[in-house]
Amino acid sequence: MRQRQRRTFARLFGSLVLVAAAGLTSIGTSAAPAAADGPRPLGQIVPVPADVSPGGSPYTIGSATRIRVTPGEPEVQRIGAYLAAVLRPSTGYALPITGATGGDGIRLLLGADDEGLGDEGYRLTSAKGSVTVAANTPAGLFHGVQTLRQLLPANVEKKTKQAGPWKIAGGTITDAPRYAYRGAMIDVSRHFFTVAQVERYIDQLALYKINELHLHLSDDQGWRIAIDSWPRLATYGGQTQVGGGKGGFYTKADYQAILDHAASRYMEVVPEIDTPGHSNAALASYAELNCNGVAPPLYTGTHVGFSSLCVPKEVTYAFFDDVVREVAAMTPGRYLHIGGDEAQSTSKEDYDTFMTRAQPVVHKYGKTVMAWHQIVDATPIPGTVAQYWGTTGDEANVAAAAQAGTKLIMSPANRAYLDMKYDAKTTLGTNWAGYVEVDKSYSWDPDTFVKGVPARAVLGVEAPIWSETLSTSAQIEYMAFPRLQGIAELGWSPASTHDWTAYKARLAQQGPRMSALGITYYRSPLVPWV
Ligand code: IFG
Repeated sequence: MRQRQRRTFARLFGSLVLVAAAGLTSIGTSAAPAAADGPRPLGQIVPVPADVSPGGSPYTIGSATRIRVTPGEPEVQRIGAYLAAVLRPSTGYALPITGATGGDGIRLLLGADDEGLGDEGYRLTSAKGSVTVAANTPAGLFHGVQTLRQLLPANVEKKTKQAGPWKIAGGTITDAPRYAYRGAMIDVSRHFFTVAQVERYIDQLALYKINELHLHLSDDQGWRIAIDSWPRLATYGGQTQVGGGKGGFYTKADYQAILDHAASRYMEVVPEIDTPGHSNAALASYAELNCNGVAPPLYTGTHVGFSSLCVPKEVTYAFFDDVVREVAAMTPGRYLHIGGDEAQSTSKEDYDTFMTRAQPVVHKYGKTVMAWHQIVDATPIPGTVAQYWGTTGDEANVAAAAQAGTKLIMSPANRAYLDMKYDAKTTLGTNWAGYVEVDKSYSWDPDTFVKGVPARAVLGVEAPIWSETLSTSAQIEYMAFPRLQGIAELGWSPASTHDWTAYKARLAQQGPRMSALGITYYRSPLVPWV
């Protein structure tokens, strides 16, 4: 009882102070006192929604609020529990989840039966008595829940009870993504990141409706996924990392844990086994894989382009077949990425030969090939997706392949590479593609970045983060945020909404949210942080 009295007094006193302050302000200026607890404007979120119609009274979450989920739908129940886990600690409300239908409360409804929303879209309607998220699929509901979170004050993300009120501005948001593929890549080879660290990154990506997680699982410095038929790949090839520290690898159970967590955030995992270059970890693990039969030492530096699988040797294809078979068998997603970048120690003929033999193996095990865009210099088989990581947009070979049907994922290194330094003062990261401040990372169009690429060829965007210089979650976050939000918006929001001036104001609102979530982000001087 005393606790409650204290809280009441504090709130009363607090509001007295507010009124007084407002009073002073109004004496000094004509500005009306700011509505201290007014809800955030409906569309002021990231990614900005496709269609926002403000109007009517806000919905206020209160002690009697229930979370109502479509009856008999376990996935909707799980999304309700996910939302409750966000709201309960900060609001202090019980927020029971009920399958009972009803017109009030927070309603998550499957079966919007509106094809305009597609597979990932949602409609959020907020009014005095309820806030409703409706979608055709659970993924759509999940994305609508991310929007709902952002419509509440940033303190809703805290794990301890915060003062309300918890209002969601009145009106309707009808939203669906521009691109189906909205990805982020994490390089777990140069530096190894644990399952928990990858899950943390997944949770952060989910806030911004990212739906693809590309895991760069092998490179010169480390092989990070257990392969039963070639056990030394992980046990020997995964033992170290850049700088010579202890590396690590995912057992199949670890990989399954990452897959499960990603799936619970409606994210598809794209595993990458980089070939034929970037393969020192494999070559060091098995002497027979080397053309000269001699295994090179493990590599802990940061040079690239010095390694190559031995294309003429048949054992190379037995190795590749076994690895692809095991990785494909574990991976529910559609794609298997086979790298193909910086094969500077593989002759053009050998590169062609390897890619011609490798792609059908991926298909044989039921996956679609993804590869860095150099694959267009070999012969991409129908369905192969090329990931563009150039900087000029002048690659005629990429344009020609796109015109011939190859689909693209856009990751221009001087826009989407999150390991690029922000400016000369950034200690982490690299700058081979130049400095990339937050505005540069946002100001481009995936449809037109590469000249001559037809818009229909672009599946979406992906923001890779390479870990040569990054070894902790805080370092990943400092480089990833706030540029990740811009790539996420490019992937989700209509092209017509892209405008740096409007965006930076919305991005600024993400500052307190990232702080509340414990995300170590770069406070770019270009953003008017609140
Ligand atoms: N290029 C290499 C990466 C990494 C990167 C760092 C690709 C496809 C530079 N290949 O990007 O392995 O070293 O920015």
